[in-house]
Amino acid sequence: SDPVIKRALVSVSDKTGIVDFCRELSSMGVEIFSTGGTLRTIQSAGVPAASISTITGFPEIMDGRVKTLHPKIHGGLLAVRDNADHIVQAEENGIGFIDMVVVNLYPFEETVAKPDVTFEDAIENIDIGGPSMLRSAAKNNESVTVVTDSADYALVLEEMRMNSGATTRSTRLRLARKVFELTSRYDSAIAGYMTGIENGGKDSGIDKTSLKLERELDMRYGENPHQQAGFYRMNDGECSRSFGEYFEKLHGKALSYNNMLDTAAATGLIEEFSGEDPAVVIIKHTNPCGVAQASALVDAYRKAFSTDTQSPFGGIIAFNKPLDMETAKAVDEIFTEILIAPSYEDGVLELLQKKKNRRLLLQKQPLPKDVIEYKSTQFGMLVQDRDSRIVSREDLKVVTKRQPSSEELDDLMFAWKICKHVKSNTIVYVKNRQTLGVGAGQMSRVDSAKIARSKAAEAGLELKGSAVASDAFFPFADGLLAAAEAGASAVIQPGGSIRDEEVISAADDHNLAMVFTSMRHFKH
Ligand code: 93A
Repeated sequence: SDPVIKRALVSVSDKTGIVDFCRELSSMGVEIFSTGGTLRTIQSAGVPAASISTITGFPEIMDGRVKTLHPKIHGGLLAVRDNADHIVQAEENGIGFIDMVVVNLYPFEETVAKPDVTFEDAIENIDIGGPSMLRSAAKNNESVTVVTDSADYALVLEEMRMNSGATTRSTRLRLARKVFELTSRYDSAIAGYMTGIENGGKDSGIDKTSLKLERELDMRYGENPHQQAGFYRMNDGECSRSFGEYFEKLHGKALSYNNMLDTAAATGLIEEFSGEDPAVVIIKHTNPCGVAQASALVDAYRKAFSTDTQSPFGGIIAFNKPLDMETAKAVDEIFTEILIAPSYEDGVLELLQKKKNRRLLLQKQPLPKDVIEYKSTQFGMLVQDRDSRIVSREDLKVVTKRQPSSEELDDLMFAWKICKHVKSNTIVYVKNRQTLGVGAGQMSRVDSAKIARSKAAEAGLELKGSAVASDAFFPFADGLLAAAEAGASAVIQPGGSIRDEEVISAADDHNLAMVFTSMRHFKH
């Protein structure tokens, strides 16, 4: 039968509800033993309790680092009640059984969440004795009730009242399971903090997440027809994300797997221009094939389209302004898979709905910026902060003799925003807030540069006086020289190569204006 609870150990950092709980335990005849601060709280409320030292015969030492770590505690918790040897050994060593543990831990996560936390403070808040008692009690859940959540106090009391002072086996098992969930979370928070320290003092915050997924959309297939797929709304403890929160499909058939990726790519890039002049982004296979900004949306579209008049077929177009009739008519000349706009002006939906297979999406609100990104491999999941930062004009460092002109600066910033959203290696040529050539996803930066240049030539676009962006530093002067030869007059790149000097002097030789961002934007 269920063991009647006679002796309880109580040691809590968070004292919420502890006095009332102990008062009730005491009224049911439970003897309470407690540690320093908890004992004071209970006793001063007039609830009878004794110091844990009356069990251990040992004082709390080393600033409380050792208060409950003692064989008289752990023997009392771990002894198997119907094991004759255990009983004999308990008697020989003066160990009395302990039937209940009520513990919550030093607030490690709250401590390291404080902006000015010191390492010493963090270390002192690693609870050792608490988790040890919890684990001992949870292991011996057949006989010991372990309570770590004040939300369970009422239920435990209720059960004891109904069950002549004992809890039920199923409750003890549930409470034990909660212990191991807690201690594993607790330890991974400590490991996460230490990883942050190892990586230069920044707490990644990432180990705190617990990812929950729930099917939101069915898909006919995955990246290819022989792959099955679906879309899941998610909650990782930081925030909830779902398609429906951010988009509404106003027209067209169900979105496909690739559509979702392209929608994410298009929206991510168009949001770089939110609140700015009209901008249009055309995406194909997650890379931009044309991006432009102008004072009218239709002009931005025409400029974006003229970068590459072939690739936009079957592509995805995103707008940062309400889609007007003139732009809609221009867009309607070719088939695109998806249009994404913050709104559609009168009559535009009617026009665009005539093409049955074209999906029309309304973006309801900006995507969350500082979210955690997940990417799975065959052997596990990668987790990182989203690459949500981008340098501002003020952060640019001019490294050449020639300063960029204000037009060049505009184009450099424009190119840099796009460059961040292109698969590496990336080279983007830009002029007058229009892409002239995009080189994406090549294994060599030189090849990406060649492609960007030949795309511009194919489209009949002049690179003379253009701005060029590179997502990572030029390791040698050759890449930069090729850009100069192609006609670029201004360059934006992170810098940071051991050959920066060489690259800068090559830029000076060709009268280029070059700025460093000190921020790389690899994208895989
Ligand atoms: O410093 S400890 O790791 N060493 C211990 O032996 C020990 N025993 C209990 N921390 C220990 N505790 C923790 O003290 C409990 O987990 C609880 O969070 C806290 C309660 O301390 P007080 O009763 O002094 O407020």
